[in-house]
Amino acid sequence: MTPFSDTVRGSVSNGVLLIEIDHAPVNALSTDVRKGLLAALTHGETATDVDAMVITGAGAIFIGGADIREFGAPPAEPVLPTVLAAIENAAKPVVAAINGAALGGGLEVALATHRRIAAPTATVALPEVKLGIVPGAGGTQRLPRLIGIPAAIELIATGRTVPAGEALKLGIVDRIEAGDLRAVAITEACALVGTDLRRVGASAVPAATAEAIDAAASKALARARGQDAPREAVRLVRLSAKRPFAEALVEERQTFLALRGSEQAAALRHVFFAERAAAKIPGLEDVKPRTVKTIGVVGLGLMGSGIATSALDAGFAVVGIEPSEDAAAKGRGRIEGLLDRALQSGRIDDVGKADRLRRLTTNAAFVSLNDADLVIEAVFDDLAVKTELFVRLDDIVRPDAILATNTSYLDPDAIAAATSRPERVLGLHFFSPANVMRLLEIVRCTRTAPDVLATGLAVAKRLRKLPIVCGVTEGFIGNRIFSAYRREAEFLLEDGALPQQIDAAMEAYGLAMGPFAVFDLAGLEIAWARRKRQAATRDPKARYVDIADKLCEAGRVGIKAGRGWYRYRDGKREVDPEVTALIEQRRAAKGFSARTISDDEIRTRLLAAMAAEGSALLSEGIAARASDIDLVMINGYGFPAHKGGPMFAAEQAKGPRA
Ligand code: 3H9
Repeated sequence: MTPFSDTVRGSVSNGVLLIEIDHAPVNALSTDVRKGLLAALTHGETATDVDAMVITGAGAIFIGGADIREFGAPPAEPVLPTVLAAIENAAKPVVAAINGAALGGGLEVALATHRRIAAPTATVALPEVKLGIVPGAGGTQRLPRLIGIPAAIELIATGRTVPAGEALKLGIVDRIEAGDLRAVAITEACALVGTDLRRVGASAVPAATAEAIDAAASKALARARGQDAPREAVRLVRLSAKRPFAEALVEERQTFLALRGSEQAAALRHVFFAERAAAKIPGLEDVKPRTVKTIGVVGLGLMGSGIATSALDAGFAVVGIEPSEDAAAKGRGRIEGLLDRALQSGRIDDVGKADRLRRLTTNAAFVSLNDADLVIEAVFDDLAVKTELFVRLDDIVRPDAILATNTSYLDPDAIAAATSRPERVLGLHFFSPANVMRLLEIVRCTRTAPDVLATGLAVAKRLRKLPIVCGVTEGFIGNRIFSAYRREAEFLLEDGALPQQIDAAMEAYGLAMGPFAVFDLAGLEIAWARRKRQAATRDPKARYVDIADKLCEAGRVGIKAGRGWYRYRDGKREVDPEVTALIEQRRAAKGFSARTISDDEIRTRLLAAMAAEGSALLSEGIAARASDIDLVMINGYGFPAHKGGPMFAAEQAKGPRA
């Protein structure tokens, strides 16, 4: 073994230099890796005992991309394009043995080689747009040369991950090898010696019609509202057919560097590291989660059937319970409906559906939960109902089984206290539709045992959810911040703004929907019921806006009633003069004189309200980190990821520290 740097080493067999990148955890292309690769290539090109080269990764990943941790500082030499030019222009053949994920700069390395052989478990992607950037080492120019402009637009502007089989079909890789990948790559590298090497950068871009290119671009950009990187990615891929390779590379590099320093990229990097930090809970490092094979779900309504489907997707056995056999059959029907939808969209096949249904039992016999390792309740959100259920479950389930409540607003400590083993109780607050939404608030009750919490996190990981641990408070992290947001949005109404102006201002900021459109979608009656419950204990001196109450009293409870903050015709929202009149009337009744409110004031006040509530959650110890709060709002409430979340945005708004 010859070390070329601390993270790159090589060994020669059969005249082939096998270059291995060994930079745990993901073989990211740090400065040391780039130096090592360049040194290895230089050595390979000149050494007389080397006729060809193979590049591969140690461990389960080929190369996880550029080292994101280096993005805060200017790029250090040698930069990746220099290394890739050395690979592509090498006189001796270079083969990529793609042993696992080849992402971003990792795929760009592979694209610069003369032949790509992948393990069946390998995946490829150019996920740079998810970090607010575009590929910076030829990805936007080499990929279209291999797979055509429309397909390259789809992959680069969305950052989608492609499994090995599809990569072969598309032409991104040349072969899949299930056997000894390295040995086969070495044999193939030998076979390329003396042949005309395929240099992707020198090849022509396959022809595509303008219609096909436009269609791919508008489809890919449809979900990228307000984001710079996907738009730039499309522009650069289009350029591949218009400009010489070398010239387009310069344009790509400049765009990459400009975006790398952008606010959107900083926000998305924050989100990337926030997601990795979220599952790390101090004190749980050495705690072993309990084994979970069977999950019980009590209540198979909209939420319960979504939870059950998510558990089936993750490979768990599921026991679904309803109070009657008839309701259980209906619940099963709902789960089958969700599986059918997955089948129609191609996410699962017939075999997958049959396999899931085989793992599903639904009935009204609570005793069938005696086998479950974890039982999640998703019944009506009422303290008496949930407490009674937990007392019953406490008797039925095994002593080591875990009980989870999916309550949104109730006190899980009160539910736990009703059981004989409160230490085995926690909250698992799913978001609807539970089989789609990634966010999962894991509520650590006062007495939740560490291994119970660790099990919640482990199950969340298997469910492919994003778990955020939080303490007990009304509404947990998300709904508490959302309540503060709602409160401020209603203050803005009294001060002079209208729902449509507030919604437009927040949608222009990047939210998928403004607050009032969301209230209508979710329905106004749950918050109304809560306000009525709280009325007796509310501070009479606190500012209270009663417009929503008046709407509810008039039956305007949202989209499902055809009327709420807006009126709805054929599902389309319209401004309703009746609502405007009501707002004006309530302002007058309280003696407010409406003033002009700018969109900037709307955004500033709503963001500040969220950030202030977030700070309160941190100081109360409910949320462990500001970044956890950001993730909740991004993944559960439509906050734009490219703004980094309300806490990040509030920090940015303060400007750089002195
Ligand atoms: C790029 O390549 C631009 C190019 O065009 C260059 C132009 C010049 N860098 O996710 P995990 C860390 S942009 C640094 O839990 P998994 C991560 O923080 C880049 N660190 O593992 C975590 O650290 P810690 C394009 C990275 O097995 C640890 O590795 N590439 C990087 O579930 C484990 O991570 C991407 O966007 C990185 N690139 O998933 C790929 N990646 O233990 C981003 C990970 O301290 N990465 N870390 O918390 C991923 O998608 C996943 O990490 C991966 C592994 C699938 C690789």
